[in-house]
Amino acid sequence: MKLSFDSITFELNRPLIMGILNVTPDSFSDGGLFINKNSALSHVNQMINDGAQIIDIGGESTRPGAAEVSVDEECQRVIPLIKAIRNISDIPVSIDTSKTEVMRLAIAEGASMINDVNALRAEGAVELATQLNVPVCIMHMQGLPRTMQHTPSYNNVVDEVKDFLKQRINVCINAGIKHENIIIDPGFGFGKTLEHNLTLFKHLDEFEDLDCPLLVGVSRKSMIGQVLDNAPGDERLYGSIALATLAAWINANILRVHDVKATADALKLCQAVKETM
Ligand code: 7PJ
Repeated sequence: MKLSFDSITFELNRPLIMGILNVTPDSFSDGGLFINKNSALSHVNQMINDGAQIIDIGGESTRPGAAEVSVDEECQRVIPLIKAIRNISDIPVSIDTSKTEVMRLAIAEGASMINDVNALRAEGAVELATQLNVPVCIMHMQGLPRTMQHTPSYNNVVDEVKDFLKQRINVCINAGIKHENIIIDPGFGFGKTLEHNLTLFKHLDEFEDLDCPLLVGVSRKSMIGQVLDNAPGDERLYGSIALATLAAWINANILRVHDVKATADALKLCQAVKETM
């Protein structure tokens, strides 16, 4: 499998690291560390030096219960940063948004991938992605961010998430999106209990027959906090690395992470073992 951006093609013979750049005021305990453009840029530089191959920028919080953000507000957060990253590096930038208009503007300003937790279900999103001809990550979510953690419920979480992704792949293909541009993501933490998340993780290999690169985003998520006796966000690093390593072992293709250096080291060890006869 391959993944092609305008500036670079990756052979997916080992997992790529997607470094997270959150520019929402409510996403960090320090109240929006990377809202400041300079600190955001130096963080991006650090992630590139640490081994990130993609930078994922999000200006719309999708945490359970988060407030909604307008298109203007979201663009004010992400567009200047996308331009600034374009000035310092060719690294592919992914725009983490569910809003069609934000996708359009971000790609126009130099982003080269769409990461949509809503799987391109907004009006015009599939058509836009077809036109733009860039990689798109479609993610499974049960419900809506504001209420998704109230009562997640499945008969068979693996089958239902797979069926949803199959349907969305079909919608994308029928609209003219190239198969090679579609990335899938089971959506850890999006309308799922701890048990749902663990079951999905254990069965990650079953997503292989959808024949799309698999993105896994578990970094610092509450499923880790729950297993670690309610560890807060800043005490979830080791747990995040454990899951990143397991996901890589099970053949995930892209890991969306906050802690790039720690993940890169873990992946090197994982790869060394994999490549040993
Ligand atoms: C994900 C995401 C994820 C993809 C967020 C957080 C919540 N995009 N955006 N997959 N999570 N594709 O990072 O805790 O799991 S925001």
